[in-house]
Amino acid sequence: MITMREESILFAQHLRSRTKLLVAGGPLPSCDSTAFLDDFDVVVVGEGDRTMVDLVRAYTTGDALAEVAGITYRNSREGERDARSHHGRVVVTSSRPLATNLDDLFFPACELLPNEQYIEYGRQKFGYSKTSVITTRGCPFRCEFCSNAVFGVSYRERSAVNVVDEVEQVLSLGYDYIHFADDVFTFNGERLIEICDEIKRRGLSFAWECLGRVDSMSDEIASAMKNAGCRRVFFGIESGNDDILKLMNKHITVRQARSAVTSAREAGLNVGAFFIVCYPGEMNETVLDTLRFASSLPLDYLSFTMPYPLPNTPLHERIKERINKSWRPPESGFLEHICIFDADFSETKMKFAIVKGQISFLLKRRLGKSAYVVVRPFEAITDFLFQRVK
Ligand code: B12
Ligand code: SF4
Repeated sequence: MITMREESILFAQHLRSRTKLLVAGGPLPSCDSTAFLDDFDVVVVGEGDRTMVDLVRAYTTGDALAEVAGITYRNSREGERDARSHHGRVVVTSSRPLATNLDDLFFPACELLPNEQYIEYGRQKFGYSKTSVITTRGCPFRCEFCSNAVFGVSYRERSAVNVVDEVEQVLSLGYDYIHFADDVFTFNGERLIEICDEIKRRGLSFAWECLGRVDSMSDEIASAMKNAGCRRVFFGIESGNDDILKLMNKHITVRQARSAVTSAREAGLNVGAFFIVCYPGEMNETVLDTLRFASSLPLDYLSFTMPYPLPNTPLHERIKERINKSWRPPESGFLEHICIFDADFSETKMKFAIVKGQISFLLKRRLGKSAYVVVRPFEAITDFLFQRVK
């Protein structure tokens, strides 16, 4: 991920003297593979499952790397077998087609990880041990800010039986909480119910959470999820203003968002939501709509972020001339986040909006029905200040 760029490069530099073949992969290298060739020997573009196997095979047998689809490397003068030249010609091999049948992919070899340490860490920190499983790849939507560098404009599903087989494997390692890392776990309601039924049929007892879209949530889906052990669902709502949702190409409405959050809450699920504030094209009023809407929802968790033009996204294309800084991951809390483009709102104003939204949300949660006595004056004052801040 873009946030992990510096650490990955540092890590590669540490490993350099001990490793023959350093390979990078993932969302960011898939956007700009050549940018990683100073520190890595080969960059895998797109899905890595089969590419990595073919690459290791070619590397160990001495076959031509040029035959491995989906990689970028430098062709050294001694021949491409070395792949560790920092001066050679850049070779970009043919692109790797996306996996068509996800059930054919092998499960991740999680037993090779130091699971006891992860489990111990999770139990101490959160009271449960969590790991992730992904049951679909891609997303049929094209939100303006979202990067689809790895899975492209595709949506592919694993069968319910195959998903629950992997769940059982993960549970056998000692984990008790699963984060389904799909872009939109709830997209296909029929399949979601099949997965829930399969979990119950096998008598599996574990907690889980997922990401969902508000237009694919209903009372029926929410209660099926709850009955199959779901604890928490997160929605990317992004804005409390329908015009801004259109600008983001989000294909949802504020009304759908409220209805989805209500269904999930009524089924007994914890609900989280993500919002973006000060999106390019927003005005003071639309940002305030988002803050008001977010704090009016019965949420258990919410996050506000400033907009990030990720490489290769339509948002990046729209505002690329205004990008004036490179991404720097915050060392601690959000106050260290930086706005990387010349925005209509100052960074201070964005942070003000985020703090204001979080305080309103926390006050409403803590004080319940009596919150309005405090929240109304707080919002009136901070709305006024927000409009004045440059
Ligand atoms: C789960 C998730 C998170 C979780 C991470 C939890 C966890 N520990 O797993 C949380 C909520 C923390 C998170 C946070 C953020 N995330 Co996030 N997240 C995801 C999500 C939804 C799933 C990741 C996943 O498991 N994918 C499944 C695996 C199979 O896919 P994959 O990682 O891409 O791996 C495949 C290939 O890339 C390749 N590959 C990957 N690594 C490697 C390495 C090698 C050596 C090789 C050969 C191949 C290879 O092979 C894999 C199999 O084909 C993705 C979207 C997505 N669908 O991938 C976004 C995504 C990765 N996140 C993204 C972003 C932007 C963020 C945030 C910066 C958001 C923000 N504004 O704060 C933060 C950063 C947090 C941080 N500390 O760095 C972007 C990254 C874009 C980019 N260019 O960097 C994505 C793609 C979302 C998007 N569509 O825009 N995220
Ligand atoms: S933000 Fe969510 S719904 Fe939109 S394209 Fe990305 S994954 Fe799909």
